[in-house]
Amino acid sequence: ADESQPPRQTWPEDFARRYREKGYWAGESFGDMLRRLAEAHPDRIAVVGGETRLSYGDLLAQAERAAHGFLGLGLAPGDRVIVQIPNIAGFFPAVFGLFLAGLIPVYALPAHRQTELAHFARRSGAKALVVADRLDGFDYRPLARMVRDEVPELRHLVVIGQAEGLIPFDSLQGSGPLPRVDASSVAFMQISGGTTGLSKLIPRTHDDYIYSFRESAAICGLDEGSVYLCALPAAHNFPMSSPGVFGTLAAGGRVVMSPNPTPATAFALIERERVTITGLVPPLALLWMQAAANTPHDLSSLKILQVGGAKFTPEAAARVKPALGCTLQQVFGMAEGLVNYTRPDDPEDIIVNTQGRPISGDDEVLILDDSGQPVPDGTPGHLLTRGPYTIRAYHNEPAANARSFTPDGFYRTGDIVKRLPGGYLSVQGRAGDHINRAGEKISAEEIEDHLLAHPAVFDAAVVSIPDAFLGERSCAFIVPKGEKPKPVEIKAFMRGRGLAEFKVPDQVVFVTEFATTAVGKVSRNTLRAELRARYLEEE
Ligand code: J2J
Repeated sequence: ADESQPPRQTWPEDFARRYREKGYWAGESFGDMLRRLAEAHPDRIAVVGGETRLSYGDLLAQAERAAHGFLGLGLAPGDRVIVQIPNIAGFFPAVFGLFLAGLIPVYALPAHRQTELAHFARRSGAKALVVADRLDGFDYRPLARMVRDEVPELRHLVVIGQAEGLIPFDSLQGSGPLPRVDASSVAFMQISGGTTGLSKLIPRTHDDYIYSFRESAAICGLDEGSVYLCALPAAHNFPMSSPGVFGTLAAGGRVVMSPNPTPATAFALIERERVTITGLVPPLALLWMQAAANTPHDLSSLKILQVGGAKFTPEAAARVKPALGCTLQQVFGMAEGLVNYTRPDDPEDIIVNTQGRPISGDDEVLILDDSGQPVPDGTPGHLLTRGPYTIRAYHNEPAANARSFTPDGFYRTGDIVKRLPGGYLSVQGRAGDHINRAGEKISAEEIEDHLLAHPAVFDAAVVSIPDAFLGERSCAFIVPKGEKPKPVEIKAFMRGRGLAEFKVPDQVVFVTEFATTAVGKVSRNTLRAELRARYLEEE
């Protein structure tokens, strides 16, 4: 793999032609889209974050300045730039600045730490990192410096806010023509949920991504009067594009950035900004429903609550309308592409009991049994998909690509679903071994590798355990080497490994041996399944 090469995403020519002919791929880049919106309604407010209110015109002006500034640092179109920015207004001038310069954002979450950022930097060949100075008492500037010490190719560290010796975002400027950006080129990279091993990078083109959020906005009925509350971290694919912040801007609406998703913060913003739509993961939806019962805030502007990222139970789904007075929309999507929605005018039964149907008439969905044969409707099977906004490959991952994609380009989602009448899907579970912790996907393998680095750990297996609130929590089974350490010590060790807090195992259980390891080469999947079953039996 050559990390110096810009990422590519290639659909076969006949598919690309069809997607263009049907008008899905419109040939417009992110930068062109913003120029068009700013020309159409320069004074309308596009983004609200804290005390900052940016009109479409302000946003374009700031993004153009930033684009010149980024190029002025010596970055060239096609270069990757890691972006780790929380839910602040400054997210938009930064990423649109990169788009206008033909630079490629690699979206990290605010929760990511040194080990993860260094991995993204190496894998993407990134030359710069953009952070905001602090969030909730955490200082991102020392983190940025540590990552650069580890990966010196990540030369330029840009800070929104107080730069303290790094490059102030506000100092970026310049003028003159900006490069022409081809809409069929890769616009940015998302981080995969990391079903096996380390997170992979997902290259998305301007054409395919803009299609997905433009169509999502239409499905959700967004227009110029729509106000989207970004409560989940904006870097996640769900709040970014389903229809999320970009879909809202494409519709000429207003994005309100919530610094966190707690009812206390979000409800006040819903009232103040007359928010019409927002998206949450299931645990937050439960929290909101509970809090709505005695809130002083007026939530009556809210028309749609989207819930996705993990399975929302029908029992909880049925309570959304009574509790919040709005329509539920279930969203089953993935950063690799395919997104399914229940439609706002679907019957209650569909909204409560399904995870929706695909965005596009050209989303191809296969549901296969273990031997690769299609199953009849209503029977659970492996979901595979390809279409006008589903990637054909990860960035620089030949081995993972061979596993995750069929030779004819279908993406193996790892999800077990069944198809219901009308093409609606019901998620039944998954084949892979990751933990879906409140919507954050955690690779068992990645966590096991870190645990094995502890001197007192002989062997480790990480499994998902059903959790009433989180949906799933992570449990690390550990065979100790000699004296067994305390669980808190294991957790502290994991924190010291430079990982996002959500990857620290929720629970640590010591066992004397892994029964199956004695038998010889038993797959990790089988071992994890056995440990999980044994644990649940003993509950
Ligand atoms: C069950 N499992 C779900 C759901 C995702 C919109 C919404 C979500 C994501 C997302 C996204 C689920 N019920 N409603 O990118 O644009 C699980 C599946 C899926 C994986 C993808 C979007 N919604 N899932 O969650 O890339 O297992 O994207 O394959 O983070 O989340 O995770 P991710």
